[in-house]
Amino acid sequence: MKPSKKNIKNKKQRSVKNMANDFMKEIVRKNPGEIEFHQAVEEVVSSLTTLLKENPIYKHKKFKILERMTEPERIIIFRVPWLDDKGDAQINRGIRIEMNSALGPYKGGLRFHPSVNLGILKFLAFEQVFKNSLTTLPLGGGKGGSDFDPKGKSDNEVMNFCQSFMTELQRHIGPNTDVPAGDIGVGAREVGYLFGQYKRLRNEFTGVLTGKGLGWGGSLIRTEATGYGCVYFAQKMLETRNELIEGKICAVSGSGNVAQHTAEKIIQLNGKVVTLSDSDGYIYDEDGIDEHKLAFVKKLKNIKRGRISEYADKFNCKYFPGKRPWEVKCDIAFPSATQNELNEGEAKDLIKNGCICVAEGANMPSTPEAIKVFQKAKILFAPGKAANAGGVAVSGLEMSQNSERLSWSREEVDKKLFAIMSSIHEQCAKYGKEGDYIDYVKGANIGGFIKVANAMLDQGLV
Ligand code: NDP
Ligand code: 2IT
Repeated sequence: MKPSKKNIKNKKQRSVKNMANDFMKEIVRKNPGEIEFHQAVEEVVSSLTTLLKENPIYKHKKFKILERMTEPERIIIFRVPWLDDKGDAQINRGIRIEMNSALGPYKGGLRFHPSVNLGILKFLAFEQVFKNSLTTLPLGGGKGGSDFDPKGKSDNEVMNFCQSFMTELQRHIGPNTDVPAGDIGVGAREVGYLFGQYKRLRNEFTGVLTGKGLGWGGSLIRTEATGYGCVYFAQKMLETRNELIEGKICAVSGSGNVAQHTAEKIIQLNGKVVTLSDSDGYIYDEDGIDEHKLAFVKKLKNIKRGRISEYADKFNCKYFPGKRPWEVKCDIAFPSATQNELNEGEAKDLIKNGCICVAEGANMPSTPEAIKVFQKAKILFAPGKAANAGGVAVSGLEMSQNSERLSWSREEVDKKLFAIMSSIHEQCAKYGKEGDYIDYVKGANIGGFIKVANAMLDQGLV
């Protein structure tokens, strides 16, 4: 009996699914214990099944695109010795993952946090490759960091650590090779110390880091870019349903760089921010956080380096120790702290409380089960690699300005940021449209993948 068209289609689908299963087994075998990396790869691979079926070149044994994309081009691991204020030696581990340079120099942040390990940095570097591709700028992907904890350290200790970290890292990076930036625990202060040491050792004033100070090569809007970009992306998603940020109640988690500027843009667009958090708990300000209160948060977090609970003491609102903000009533959620900070139960709470949109400011903050809940409920859901790409996009613009030794105006950079976020939204819609629903996860993964895969095919087996 001749097999029917339907049977052939089912068979093809099964064979791609089997391939995806075998591929994931191999990822787990080769990268034992790196659970966040497994999670990030699994999400991408499951988004690609139809694309791979229709474009066999991407899974051809001769090219092994996915196998290469999941194997970093290079990993550098090094000892970081430094002296604390008591004169005792401290030893941390430094890591830089140079993941993929098909589209440009490795680009991605540095994270200083005690939880940092190889699996976390590999997940972040892997995500960065797709994110950077979506920005449309010529950026490869990388990530790095250390298990160093800046919390509770003096400025002097942070400087000692940064100088030692850069003493080794400097031989592996450069403006045309690998360009780090900030991430959790790495802000303006750390980038300053890292840049100073690079310049001293190499005797070169170049755009080797982004997020630099405005007086010495930094770009206007870079500080704000991730948060502003995330809100621009949410605006674009809301537009598809004739909705606006104006008047919406917004729950934001975190209170660092991304959370602060997400809140700032929401306030500018007349939305109402009711929560912020840190790793100790969250504040709930029913009246809304206004510009004046946000200025207090910026000072508290960026200068005083205090805890968010102090906001509740100052403005007499509720503080929930040990809890996350997803239990409050809100229209839009902006998880902007860290990975896996929003689980299935919390996703269900959000839906129950009427949430219509989730835009990820952090990298991979929603667990896979939470994402399923959002997508089943057909609410607007944007993954970090699309929604938080504004930060690295403006880093790319900082690199362009450094190359031409010019600085663009605030308005110019903001306009370009908005255009990039709109273009990412378009790419997600193009590749993620399923009837009248946009699967932004699928759209971002396919959109990000195609450009990198095609560049890898063009550049041969490297
Ligand atoms: P910051 O260090 O400025 O702020 C981090 C915030 O998240 C703090 O409020 C911190 O609280 C909280 N946080 C960190 N770890 C945890 C944890 N394990 N549990 C609960 N809360 C935690 O970092 P950013 O704002 O720069 O980064 C936030 C997220 O955004 C990260 O996922 C990062 O990868 C992502 N991102 C950042 C970009 C950037 O340009 N900075 C660009 C794109 C994405 P506490 O002080 O208590 O640790
Ligand atoms: O996750 C990210 O995109 C960042 N931390 C920013 C990276 C960058 O190079 O600006």
